[in-house]
Amino acid sequence: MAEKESKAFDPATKSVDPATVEMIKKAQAAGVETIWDRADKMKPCPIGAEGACCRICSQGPCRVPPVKKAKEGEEQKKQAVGLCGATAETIVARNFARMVCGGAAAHNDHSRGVAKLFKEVAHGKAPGYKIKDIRKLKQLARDYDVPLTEGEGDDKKSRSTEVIAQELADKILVEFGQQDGELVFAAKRPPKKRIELWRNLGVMPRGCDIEIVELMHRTHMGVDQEYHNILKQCTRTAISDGWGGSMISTDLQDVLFGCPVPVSGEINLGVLKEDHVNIIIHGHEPVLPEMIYVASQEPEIVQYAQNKGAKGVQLAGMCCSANELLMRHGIPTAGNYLQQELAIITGAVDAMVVDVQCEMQSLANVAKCYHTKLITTDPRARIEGETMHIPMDEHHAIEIARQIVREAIDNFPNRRAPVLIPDIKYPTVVGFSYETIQYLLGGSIRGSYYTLNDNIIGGRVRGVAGVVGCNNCRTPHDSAHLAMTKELLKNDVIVLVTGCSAMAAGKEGLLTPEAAVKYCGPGLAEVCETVGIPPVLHMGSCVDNSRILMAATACVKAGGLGSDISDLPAAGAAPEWMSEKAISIGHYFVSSGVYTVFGGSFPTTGSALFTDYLFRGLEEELGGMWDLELDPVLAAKKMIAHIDKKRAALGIDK
Ligand code: MSK
Repeated sequence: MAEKESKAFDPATKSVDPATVEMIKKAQAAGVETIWDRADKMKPCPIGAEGACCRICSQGPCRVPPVKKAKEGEEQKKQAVGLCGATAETIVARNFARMVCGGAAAHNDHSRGVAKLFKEVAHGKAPGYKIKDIRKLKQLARDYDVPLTEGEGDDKKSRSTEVIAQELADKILVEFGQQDGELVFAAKRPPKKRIELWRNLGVMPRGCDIEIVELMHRTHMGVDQEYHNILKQCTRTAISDGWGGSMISTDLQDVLFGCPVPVSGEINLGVLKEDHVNIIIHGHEPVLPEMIYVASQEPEIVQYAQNKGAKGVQLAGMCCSANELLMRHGIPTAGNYLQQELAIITGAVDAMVVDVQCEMQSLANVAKCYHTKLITTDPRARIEGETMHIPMDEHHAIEIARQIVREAIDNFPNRRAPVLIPDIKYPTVVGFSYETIQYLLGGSIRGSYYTLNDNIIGGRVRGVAGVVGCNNCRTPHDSAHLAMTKELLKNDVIVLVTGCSAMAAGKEGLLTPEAAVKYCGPGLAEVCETVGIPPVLHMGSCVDNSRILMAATACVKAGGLGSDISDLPAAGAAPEWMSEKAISIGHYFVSSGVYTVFGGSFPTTGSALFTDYLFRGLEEELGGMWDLELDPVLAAKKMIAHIDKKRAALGIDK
């Protein structure tokens, strides 16, 4: 590794997180390329960024950028169409739809894996795993009409957990390939009015896979060429993600690994320990990480680490795997999406273990500059240049987990670069499943969302905002999440977070009860102080955005705030979004009736007509709509304006 000074950019302009800035400086000093170097060299193609480039057949690519309005005296240029005649609206709608497909596929495929594990556990074929949350299992059984008892009269008796789980697993797995009918959660869990709306619009999803396949077909060359009609199937697909695959993942993960309850933890690169074997768990699916957590605590493993000169084994999470581990076990979080390369650059990571989603291919090159072993664990997600591939098999998960931890321990004596771990970390309180919020905000008497609603109606809490989603290297890391969240808190809007946004909040100290006094308006501060909760509630990983849907539904069902999610004084945002998953998530929030504002850029601006349909037209149809606002504080103000509009409609204006 050549020690050369590279001053292509000022690290302080790339992140508001001092640990990140410190590590970018270390990378520059060592000549190790990071995402910011590549971003400086590669500017985005403006036509592609607007979604106005069609690549779905080989006669193009056809570019149909928007045409500027002619000045007086000039001849108006005509809007180009593709070689097949596809208009900008069709091209942009198809590209948007395929992003929804990509995101929904990621979540639904994640979900399928969890459902298959659940079936194996139910049949006693996955040693090491067990059903941990019986209450939630029974709730799911009721949703899926799986009887909890058998026999009649005096012979009536409870069915065993295993039998219930086996029948439930079969019913859930059927939903992935289901061709007709309705997805159970989508047809049972939202407010009645929303369910009827979806049925009337013809967007109630039939199954998890069919909607994606049909949308891919409809966006093939020469099929669906009417943008309203394309968007209709897009809506159905997105609902199959939020109220299907994502919700199934969340609920089954709770059944298998435990429903999160408040737990304290720590966050940022400072959680790594120089004298420990450091293992970063990066990705999304908690199935293997749960076993790595168990293996890392076994006395023989700890002894093995000590024999190699380490004091112990330090696990730390990254991206959504971090959220899963933090929420359930208090395992510290090393960082969010843009910190993955930087964790290795500390020189202290002995193994980075990855599964699926949000893993940069560059990890392989960065790992080679250090001693870090990059271990891929999912046959669906290999990385060229990986150190090793140890495929997960749920029938032997604990052995595989032990092998991975031992690989990391064996690597501890190989550290060669100077180790520099930023001395920066923050305490967090996390684990706010919607059940926990119900308990905490409902108090012991009513035990429901009534009290949250009372506080909203009384004006102490102005409204609720979900601030979720990724980092994006085109936006200074974490800056938009934090500016938006602080503006909302100042205005008494309680904030629910997931994904990388949750980690940004944690690194700023917003996930602590103390943040209430420092950042909140008087009403929200009073509520948080009384209950003893942070004003920003960490609800989990990306699939756990389904928890936000359930919290919103619980607010509606508790009464006093209208009869549908679209009546709530609530809004959503992803100010630093970058992945297709974010588009699918955004669209299922819009489809559920939520005003949803994204930052950075929006992939449909190549067609003013289609964008106007998303930003304004959808409100009439779905009660929710999209928006784009580059300034995160202005975006927060727009969310507050929407919240106030809903308050006025409910007659609960301050
Ligand atoms: S990990 S999808 S960068 S939130 Fe879920 Fe973070 Fe976005 Fe990946």
